[in-house]
Amino acid sequence: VNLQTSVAGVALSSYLMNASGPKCTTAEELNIIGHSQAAAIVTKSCTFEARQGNPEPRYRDLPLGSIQSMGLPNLGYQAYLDMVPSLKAMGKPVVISISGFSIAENRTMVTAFQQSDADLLEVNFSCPNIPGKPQIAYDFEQTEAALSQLCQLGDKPIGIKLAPYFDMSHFESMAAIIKRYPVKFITCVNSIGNTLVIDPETESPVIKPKGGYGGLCGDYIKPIGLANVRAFRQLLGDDMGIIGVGGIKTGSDAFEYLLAGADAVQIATCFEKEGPSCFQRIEQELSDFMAKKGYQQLSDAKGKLKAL
Ligand code: RRO
Repeated sequence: VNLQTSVAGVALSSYLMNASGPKCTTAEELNIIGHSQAAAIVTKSCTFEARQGNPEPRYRDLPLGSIQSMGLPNLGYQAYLDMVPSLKAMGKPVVISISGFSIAENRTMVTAFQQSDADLLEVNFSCPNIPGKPQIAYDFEQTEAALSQLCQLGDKPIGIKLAPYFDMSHFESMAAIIKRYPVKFITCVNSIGNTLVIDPETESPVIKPKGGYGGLCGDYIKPIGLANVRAFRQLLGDDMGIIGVGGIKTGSDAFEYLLAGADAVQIATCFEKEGPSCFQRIEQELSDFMAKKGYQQLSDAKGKLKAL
Protein backbone atom coordinates (compact mmCIF):
# COMPACT_ATOMS: atom_id res chain seq x y z
CA VAL A 1 0.00 0.00 0.00
CA ASN A 2 1.28 3.46 -0.90
CA LEU A 3 1.39 5.44 2.35
CA GLN A 4 2.76 8.66 0.86
CA THR A 5 0.91 11.74 2.02
CA SER A 6 1.38 15.47 2.48
CA VAL A 7 0.57 18.14 5.05
CA ALA A 8 0.25 21.78 3.96
CA GLY A 9 2.06 20.97 0.73
CA VAL A 10 4.99 19.20 2.43
CA ALA A 11 5.42 15.67 1.09
CA LEU A 12 5.77 12.83 3.60
CA SER A 13 7.07 9.36 2.69
CA SER A 14 4.60 7.71 5.06
CA TYR A 15 1.66 8.38 7.39
CA LEU A 16 3.54 8.44 10.72
CA MET A 17 5.83 10.83 12.54
CA ASN A 18 6.72 11.45 16.17
CA ALA A 19 4.65 13.88 18.22
CA SER A 20 6.20 16.85 19.94
CA GLY A 21 6.86 15.69 23.51
CA PRO A 22 8.62 12.38 24.05
CA LYS A 23 12.29 11.84 23.18
CA CYS A 24 12.65 14.83 20.85
CA THR A 25 14.43 17.42 23.00
CA THR A 26 18.15 16.83 22.47
CA ALA A 27 20.20 16.60 19.26
CA GLU A 28 20.89 12.95 20.10
CA GLU A 29 17.17 12.14 20.47
CA LEU A 30 16.29 13.98 17.25
CA ASN A 31 19.08 12.12 15.46
CA ILE A 32 17.48 8.81 16.51
CA ILE A 33 14.14 9.97 15.05
CA GLY A 34 15.97 11.01 11.88
CA HIS A 35 17.34 7.50 11.49
CA SER A 36 13.99 5.82 12.25
CA GLN A 37 11.15 5.11 9.84
CA ALA A 38 9.30 8.27 11.02
CA ALA A 39 8.30 10.38 8.00
CA ALA A 40 9.37 13.66 9.63
CA ILE A 41 11.33 14.95 12.60
CA VAL A 42 9.18 16.89 15.10
CA THR A 43 10.99 18.83 17.83
CA LYS A 44 9.98 19.27 21.47
CA SER A 45 8.09 22.54 21.96
CA CYS A 46 10.62 25.30 22.44
CA THR A 47 10.49 28.43 24.56
CA PHE A 48 12.47 31.66 24.28
CA GLU A 49 14.87 30.59 27.04
CA ALA A 50 16.04 27.05 27.86
CA ARG A 51 14.01 25.36 30.62
CA GLN A 52 14.61 22.50 33.05
CA GLY A 53 10.86 21.86 33.30
CA ASN A 54 8.82 20.87 36.34
CA PRO A 55 10.14 18.96 39.38
CA GLU A 56 10.26 15.14 39.24
CA PRO A 57 8.55 12.74 39.32
CA ARG A 58 6.76 14.31 36.37
CA TYR A 59 5.97 11.32 34.12
CA ARG A 60 4.26 8.02 34.95
CA ASP A 61 3.48 5.08 32.69
CA LEU A 62 -0.10 3.88 33.19
CA PRO A 63 -1.65 0.58 32.03
CA LEU A 64 -3.49 2.37 29.21
CA GLY A 65 -1.16 5.29 28.52
CA SER A 66 0.61 7.84 30.66
CA ILE A 67 0.21 11.00 32.71
CA GLN A 68 2.82 13.75 32.68
CA SER A 69 3.51 17.29 33.71
CA MET A 70 6.88 17.88 32.06
CA GLY A 71 6.65 21.67 32.17
CA LEU A 72 8.25 22.38 28.81
CA PRO A 73 11.82 21.20 29.41
CA ASN A 74 13.74 22.23 26.27
CA LEU A 75 17.03 23.70 25.08
CA GLY A 76 15.62 27.11 24.13
CA TYR A 77 14.66 28.08 20.59
CA GLN A 78 18.13 29.17 19.49
CA ALA A 79 19.45 25.61 19.97
CA TYR A 80 16.75 24.22 17.65
CA LEU A 81 17.40 26.99 15.14
CA ASP A 82 21.06 26.00 15.13
CA MET A 83 20.09 22.32 14.69
CA VAL A 84 17.85 22.80 11.64
CA PRO A 85 20.64 22.22 9.06
CA SER A 86 21.79 18.96 10.65
CA LEU A 87 18.19 17.76 11.03
CA LYS A 88 17.43 18.61 7.39
CA ALA A 89 20.56 16.69 6.37
CA MET A 90 18.80 13.48 7.48
CA GLY A 91 16.59 13.82 4.42
CA LYS A 92 13.09 14.25 5.84
CA PRO A 93 10.85 17.21 6.64
CA VAL A 94 11.54 19.05 9.89
CA VAL A 95 8.59 20.22 11.99
CA ILE A 96 9.42 22.82 14.66
CA SER A 97 7.10 23.07 17.66
CA ILE A 98 7.01 26.55 19.20
CA SER A 99 5.47 27.32 22.59
CA GLY A 100 6.17 30.86 23.75
CA PHE A 101 4.69 32.35 26.91
CA SER A 102 3.38 35.43 25.09
CA ILE A 103 2.42 36.53 21.61
CA ALA A 104 5.62 38.60 21.51
CA GLU A 105 7.78 35.53 22.25
CA ASN A 106 5.89 33.48 19.67
CA ARG A 107 6.40 36.27 17.11
CA THR A 108 10.14 36.32 17.73
CA MET A 109 10.45 32.54 17.45
CA VAL A 110 8.15 32.16 14.42
CA THR A 111 10.05 34.94 12.65
CA ALA A 112 13.38 33.20 13.34
CA PHE A 113 12.19 29.80 12.11
CA GLN A 114 10.53 31.40 9.08
CA GLN A 115 14.06 32.33 8.04
CA SER A 116 15.36 28.79 8.63
CA ASP A 117 15.22 25.70 6.45
CA ALA A 118 12.48 24.05 8.59
CA ASP A 119 9.44 22.76 6.69
CA LEU A 120 6.46 23.25 9.03
CA LEU A 121 5.96 25.41 12.12
CA GLU A 122 3.57 23.95 14.67
CA VAL A 123 2.67 26.61 17.24
CA ASN A 124 1.60 24.96 20.48
CA PHE A 125 -1.56 26.61 21.84
CA SER A 126 -2.31 23.83 24.29
CA CYS A 127 0.38 23.07 26.87
CA PRO A 128 -1.56 22.27 30.06
CA ASN A 129 1.35 22.01 32.46
CA ILE A 130 2.72 25.47 33.24
CA PRO A 131 1.51 26.57 36.69
CA GLY A 132 -0.60 29.71 36.34
CA LYS A 133 -0.67 29.67 32.51
CA PRO A 134 -3.99 28.71 30.91
CA GLN A 135 -4.13 26.79 27.64
CA ILE A 136 -4.48 29.39 24.88
CA ALA A 137 -6.60 27.00 22.83
CA TYR A 138 -9.36 27.16 25.47
CA ASP A 139 -9.44 30.98 25.23
CA PHE A 140 -10.92 31.85 21.85
CA GLU A 141 -10.09 35.56 22.10
CA GLN A 142 -6.44 34.87 22.87
CA THR A 143 -6.29 32.31 20.08
CA GLU A 144 -7.60 34.86 17.61
CA ALA A 145 -5.23 37.57 18.89
CA ALA A 146 -2.28 35.20 18.47
CA LEU A 147 -3.28 34.02 14.99
CA SER A 148 -3.75 37.58 13.79
CA GLN A 149 -0.07 38.18 14.54
CA LEU A 150 1.62 34.87 13.74
CA CYS A 151 0.29 34.00 10.30
CA GLN A 152 1.94 36.81 8.33
CA LEU A 153 5.57 36.48 9.33
CA GLY A 154 6.73 34.46 6.31
CA ASP A 155 5.81 31.91 3.67
CA LYS A 156 6.37 28.70 5.61
CA PRO A 157 3.14 26.95 6.57
CA ILE A 158 1.97 27.70 10.11
CA GLY A 159 -0.10 25.17 12.00
CA ILE A 160 -1.47 25.06 15.51
CA LYS A 161 -1.47 22.31 18.11
CA LEU A 162 -4.92 22.27 19.62
CA ALA A 163 -6.25 21.13 22.95
CA PRO A 164 -8.98 18.49 22.92
CA TYR A 165 -12.52 19.92 22.74
CA PHE A 166 -15.58 18.21 24.15
CA ASP A 167 -18.47 20.31 22.95
CA MET A 168 -19.79 20.87 19.43
CA SER A 169 -20.06 24.62 20.03
CA HIS A 170 -16.33 24.73 20.83
CA PHE A 171 -15.46 22.89 17.60
CA GLU A 172 -17.58 25.42 15.70
CA SER A 173 -16.10 28.47 17.46
CA MET A 174 -12.52 27.34 16.94
CA ALA A 175 -13.14 26.37 13.31
CA ALA A 176 -14.64 29.79 12.63
CA ILE A 177 -11.52 31.49 14.03
CA ILE A 178 -9.15 29.25 12.09
CA LYS A 179 -11.00 30.04 8.86
CA ARG A 180 -10.32 33.75 9.30
CA TYR A 181 -6.52 33.25 9.11
CA PRO A 182 -4.15 31.46 6.72
CA VAL A 183 -3.59 28.54 9.10
CA LYS A 184 -2.32 25.71 6.90
CA PHE A 185 -2.64 22.78 9.29
CA ILE A 186 -3.87 21.79 12.72
CA THR A 187 -2.61 19.06 15.00
CA CYS A 188 -5.30 17.44 17.17
CA VAL A 189 -4.98 16.69 20.05
CA ASN A 190 -2.66 17.61 22.88
CA SER A 191 -2.97 15.63 26.12
CA ILE A 192 -6.14 16.00 28.17
CA GLY A 193 -4.96 18.56 30.67
CA ASN A 194 -5.28 18.57 34.43
CA THR A 195 -6.29 14.99 35.05
CA LEU A 196 -5.48 13.31 38.38
CA VAL A 197 -4.16 9.78 38.87
CA ILE A 198 -4.06 8.64 42.50
CA ASP A 199 -2.11 5.72 43.93
CA PRO A 200 -4.34 4.27 46.67
CA GLU A 201 -1.37 2.47 48.31
CA THR A 202 0.70 5.61 48.85
CA GLU A 203 -2.45 7.76 49.07
CA SER A 204 -0.69 10.30 46.82
CA PRO A 205 -0.82 11.46 43.24
CA VAL A 206 1.62 9.65 40.91
CA ILE A 207 3.35 12.83 39.71
CA LYS A 208 4.60 15.79 41.73
CA PRO A 209 3.97 19.06 39.81
CA LYS A 210 0.76 21.02 40.34
CA GLY A 211 -0.38 18.76 43.18
CA GLY A 212 -0.56 15.79 40.81
CA TYR A 213 -2.61 17.32 37.99
CA GLY A 214 -1.18 16.37 34.60
CA GLY A 215 -1.83 15.67 30.95
CA LEU A 216 -3.45 12.30 30.20
CA CYS A 217 -2.04 10.50 27.14
CA GLY A 218 -2.26 7.19 25.30
CA ASP A 219 -5.14 4.74 24.86
CA TYR A 220 -7.42 6.75 27.16
CA ILE A 221 -7.56 9.64 24.71
CA LYS A 222 -7.94 7.92 21.33
CA PRO A 223 -11.73 8.44 21.10
CA ILE A 224 -11.20 12.12 21.92
CA GLY A 225 -8.49 12.53 19.29
CA LEU A 226 -10.67 10.79 16.70
CA ALA A 227 -13.64 13.03 17.49
CA ASN A 228 -11.53 16.17 17.20
CA VAL A 229 -10.01 15.15 13.85
CA ARG A 230 -13.42 14.18 12.47
CA ALA A 231 -15.14 17.36 13.67
CA PHE A 232 -12.45 19.68 12.32
CA ARG A 233 -12.28 17.80 9.01
CA GLN A 234 -16.02 18.32 8.56
CA LEU A 235 -15.89 21.98 9.62
CA LEU A 236 -12.69 23.02 7.81
CA GLY A 237 -12.96 21.05 4.58
CA ASP A 238 -10.47 18.99 2.59
CA ASP A 239 -7.90 21.75 2.03
CA MET A 240 -6.93 22.01 5.72
CA GLY A 241 -3.95 19.90 6.76
CA ILE A 242 -4.95 17.78 9.76
CA ILE A 243 -2.49 15.76 11.80
CA GLY A 244 -4.08 13.29 14.24
CA VAL A 245 -2.53 12.47 17.62
CA GLY A 246 -3.80 10.51 20.58
CA GLY A 247 -3.51 6.85 21.46
CA ILE A 248 -2.08 5.48 18.23
CA LYS A 249 -0.09 2.32 18.91
CA THR A 250 -1.21 -0.07 16.14
CA GLY A 251 -1.88 0.03 12.42
CA SER A 252 -5.60 -0.19 13.01
CA ASP A 253 -5.45 2.83 15.37
CA ALA A 254 -3.77 4.78 12.55
CA PHE A 255 -6.43 3.54 10.12
CA GLU A 256 -9.17 4.86 12.42
CA TYR A 257 -7.56 8.32 12.28
CA LEU A 258 -7.45 7.98 8.47
CA LEU A 259 -11.19 7.28 8.39
CA ALA A 260 -11.74 10.33 10.62
CA GLY A 261 -9.89 12.42 8.04
CA ALA A 262 -6.28 12.82 9.22
CA ASP A 263 -3.64 13.56 6.55
CA ALA A 264 -0.93 12.14 8.82
CA VAL A 265 -0.56 11.04 12.44
CA GLN A 266 1.88 11.57 15.28
CA ILE A 267 2.94 9.01 17.88
CA ALA A 268 3.69 10.13 21.44
CA THR A 269 3.14 7.66 24.29
CA CYS A 270 3.79 4.57 22.18
CA PHE A 271 7.12 6.08 21.03
CA GLU A 272 7.93 6.94 24.66
CA LYS A 273 7.27 3.35 25.75
CA GLU A 274 8.47 1.34 22.73
CA GLY A 275 11.18 3.52 21.23
CA PRO A 276 11.87 4.30 17.56
CA SER A 277 11.03 0.83 16.25
CA CYS A 278 7.33 1.76 16.70
CA PHE A 279 7.30 3.78 13.46
CA GLN A 280 8.31 0.87 11.24
CA ARG A 281 6.01 -1.55 13.10
CA ILE A 282 2.89 0.65 12.96
CA GLU A 283 3.58 1.58 9.33
CA GLN A 284 3.80 -2.11 8.39
CA GLU A 285 0.63 -2.90 10.35
CA LEU A 286 -1.25 -0.05 8.64
CA SER A 287 -0.07 -1.21 5.23
CA ASP A 288 -1.06 -4.83 5.94
CA PHE A 289 -4.45 -3.78 7.34
CA MET A 290 -5.25 -1.64 4.29
CA ALA A 291 -4.00 -4.28 1.85
CA LYS A 292 -6.32 -6.84 3.44
CA LYS A 293 -9.21 -4.46 2.77
CA GLY A 294 -8.12 -3.93 -0.82
CA TYR A 295 -7.01 -0.32 -0.42
CA GLN A 296 -4.02 0.86 -2.47
CA GLN A 297 -3.40 4.36 -1.10
CA LEU A 298 -4.41 6.57 1.80
CA SER A 299 -6.91 8.58 -0.23
CA ASP A 300 -8.99 5.42 -0.77
CA ALA A 301 -10.12 5.67 2.88
CA LYS A 302 -9.26 9.17 4.09
CA GLY A 303 -12.25 10.84 5.72
CA LYS A 304 -14.50 8.04 4.51
CA LEU A 305 -15.99 7.04 7.83
CA LYS A 306 -19.23 5.23 7.00
CA ALA A 307 -22.58 6.12 8.52
CA LEU A 308 -24.03 3.41 10.69
O1 RRO B 1 6.05 19.92 28.41
C1 RRO B 1 4.88 19.63 28.77
O2 RRO B 1 4.56 19.53 29.96
C2 RRO B 1 3.79 19.43 27.80
C3 RRO B 1 3.56 20.25 26.72
BR1 RRO B 1 4.66 21.66 26.25
C4 RRO B 1 2.40 20.03 25.92
O3 RRO B 1 2.09 20.73 24.96
N1 RRO B 1 1.58 19.00 26.26
C5 RRO B 1 1.84 18.21 27.30
O4 RRO B 1 1.05 17.29 27.55
N2 RRO B 1 2.95 18.41 28.06
